[in-house]
Amino acid sequence: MDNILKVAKDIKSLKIQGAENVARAAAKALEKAKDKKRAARILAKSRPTEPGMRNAILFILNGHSANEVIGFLNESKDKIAKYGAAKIKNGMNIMTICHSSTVIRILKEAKKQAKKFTVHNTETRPLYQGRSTAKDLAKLRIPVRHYVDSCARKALKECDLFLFGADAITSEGYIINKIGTDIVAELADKYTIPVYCCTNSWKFDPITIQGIPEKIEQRSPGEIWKDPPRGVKIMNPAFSIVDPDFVSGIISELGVYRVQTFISQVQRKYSWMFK
Ligand code: RUB
Repeated sequence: MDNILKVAKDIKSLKIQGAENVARAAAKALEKAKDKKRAARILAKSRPTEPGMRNAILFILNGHSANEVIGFLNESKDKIAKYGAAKIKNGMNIMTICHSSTVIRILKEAKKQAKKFTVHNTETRPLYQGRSTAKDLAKLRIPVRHYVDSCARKALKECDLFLFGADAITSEGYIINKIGTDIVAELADKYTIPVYCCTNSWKFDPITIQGIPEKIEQRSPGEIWKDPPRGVKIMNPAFSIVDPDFVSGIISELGVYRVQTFISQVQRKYSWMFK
């Protein structure tokens, strides 16, 4: 169980960060565990808003291997990269938020196709995942402009497209992603800038069909302010809920679809999720 506890701790502390990386790490750890049911419970609890991890765990408990999970994630990423890159045109300015390996992979593919574009991204307080995005893009030699979170509107006004990742998608079509994504999506809709969520379809959460709401992770107040004065209560929700009305489409391994069509496709293709 030592390895399981270590991986769960790394996921909780965000040493392992981003929904897909979390699912990969959990799948690899679970496969090696002797008591799979107990290990699954510990891993699943490490971050509550991660159906991608829970679906990967379920897939393994159903008798599949971690390699099959990784194979699915890799193949999906390749397809999403192609579909997503097709949305990027020369000279575009593209907004993103937080640190999504899926969005970065799309941008990498567009760069490989010799497209020229600039990315605008925000810091993503309190843990600055936006810096990880900016670093990754700089390494790929993709031009990037970096802003504080409260400058998101100004950044977005420079842009032609908003791409973001997903932690969870509910049966009613709400998309859960890093705090602040909801504000940028709503503004993008107001300025008629296309909004695409980029994700593999295992981020769909089947429990939401039963009316159970997606749990939004509340993180430690210390991430925001270590020694606030008495009487100040720090609020630190990790994720925001994006209304499907603001989303042009979901770019997944299944193709590019409006949110509700995406959900029907998931139900058709991955029936094991719903048993
Ligand atoms: C990360 C985040 C990412 C999604 C998708 O939040 O919001 O956009 O997890 O990532 P946190 P990916 O830093 O709290 O994990 O596309 O890599 O699955």
